[in-house]
Amino acid sequence: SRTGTAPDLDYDAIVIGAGLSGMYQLIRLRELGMRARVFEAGSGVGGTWYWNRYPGARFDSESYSYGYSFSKELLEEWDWSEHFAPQPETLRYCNYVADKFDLRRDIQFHSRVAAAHWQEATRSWTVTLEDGARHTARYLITAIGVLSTPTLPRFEGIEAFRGQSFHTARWPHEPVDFAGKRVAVIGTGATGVQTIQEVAKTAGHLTVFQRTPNWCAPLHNRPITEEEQARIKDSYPEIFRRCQETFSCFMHTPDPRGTFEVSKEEREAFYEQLYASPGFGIWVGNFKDMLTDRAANKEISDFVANKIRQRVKDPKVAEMLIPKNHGFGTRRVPLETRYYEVYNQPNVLLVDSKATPIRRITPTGIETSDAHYDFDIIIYATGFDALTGAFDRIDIRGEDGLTLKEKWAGGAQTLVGMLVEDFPNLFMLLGPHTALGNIPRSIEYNVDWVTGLIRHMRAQGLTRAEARPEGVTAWTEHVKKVGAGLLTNEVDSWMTGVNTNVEGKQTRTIARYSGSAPEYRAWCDAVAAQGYRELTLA
Ligand code: NA7
Repeated sequence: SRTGTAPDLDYDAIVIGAGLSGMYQLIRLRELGMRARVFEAGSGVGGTWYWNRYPGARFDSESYSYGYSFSKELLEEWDWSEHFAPQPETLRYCNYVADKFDLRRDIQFHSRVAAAHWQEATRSWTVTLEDGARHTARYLITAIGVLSTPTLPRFEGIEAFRGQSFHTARWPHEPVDFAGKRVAVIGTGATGVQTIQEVAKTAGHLTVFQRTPNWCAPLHNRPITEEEQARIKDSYPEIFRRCQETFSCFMHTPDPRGTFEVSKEEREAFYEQLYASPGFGIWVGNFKDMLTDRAANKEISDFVANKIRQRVKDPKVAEMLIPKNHGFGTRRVPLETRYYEVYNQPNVLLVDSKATPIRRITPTGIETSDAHYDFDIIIYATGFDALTGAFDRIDIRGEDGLTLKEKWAGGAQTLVGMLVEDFPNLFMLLGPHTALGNIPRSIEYNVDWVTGLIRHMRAQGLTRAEARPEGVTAWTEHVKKVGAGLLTNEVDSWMTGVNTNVEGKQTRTIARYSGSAPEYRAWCDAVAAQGYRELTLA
């Protein structure tokens, strides 16, 4: 029909996931008058903020730069209590949004999508839930997150542990009590750091198993005063304008100066200032060559190493905490609050899991190559099968039964991170090779772009959209080009597609888009403005 409504299908669109992407997409689809259904595996909305209930979970983005920007009323109504809000507050925010826009009536909870198959004859997707229920829709929109598939180490004995054990992203809904308990944390990424500094406050004894140290920097969180609250509300238009202009949609953006264009004194003063300032400034607001020039990177790394030496009393422990094989900022910088001071506590032990690897989990604790440690609680802060992991776990089939996993066997290939050749009417929010950064800003852009495409198709009476190979090639080449010369791409991390716990993810790939958000948006805008030039519409 002219409007693109398909009466024979269950829905006009199916959205997978009710996190920040899925909720906003639902709002936009409703505005188009579409019948949309959201399937969500959890029992509530919030995605990342629903699953990651581990102690100490919070924003590293300024709260007021993170919330949705699309509704003036919502901005006016919602008060963030801290500059970097804790997870329970963000989850409350997600629920507030769901209530305010009456989203739950179109969201089906406890519904994990197992499969999605394209049907060329009807130009539709058949979506199968884990319980076998089937639903059809013209469009399939994935809102499944970038870091949503937790991975456990492949240690023998994990199941046999008799105490409590949790992956941070599968934390129970009831609080866990650490008082008097012997607690282990495995992993020292952004999650491990937040967990460690919180658990150390109450645990009887805490042992941290660190395989690779990360370069952490102070968060400098504090409550938002009433006066600040008023100022924030007045300046929302400026805040979001700024986020649109910066490299990765944060409040911070690279300093236009090169590291060695200024004197040593000026450089040190700038580093000191960044180290003393809240948020990601030291990572994404540093000298412009910090992540491309080895000598520049060494300057900031030496500076932060000295900070660690000043903060950790035992020089041997301090050296263990200083990364030796990668420079500052070449992996995601965990932001911390008195993290390094945790290692000055008499009840905290740091174990080097590179030197003495974990051999297995026993019923009573952890066995390493040289010792056995007894525990009541083991916390796995071991990260995610990032970027493509959530896609790999759904049986997604496009034209002629081709699976998405097969399609991406040699690395993800997309058109602007949102479309895949051979997978018509599949639109990915935060798919591989989209601009990431301050995630909600990228989400709002992606959702609006997808909504624009669907609006265009419905206006033209079109029912099928597919990425053209030349568009995919051009985009993938561009992604490779903007990543060239980045020190980040010479280091193993989820950002380079490496996860030692996942089959087939042992070597680095160009896993993510590392150009700027404005450049990304300009490319996507051009595709749309030129009549969706790199898509076949029918
Ligand atoms: P990360 O950053 O992937 O960190 C995972 C941590 O777990 C890291 O320290 C790993 O060591 C460690 N790890 C993983 N598997 C093992 C095994 N098998 N043995 C020992 N140690 C292990 O995940 P996060 O959850 O902290 O953060 C992910 C993102 O979420 C973060 O960037 C934010 O943007 C939000 P490794 O470094 O691999 O040696």
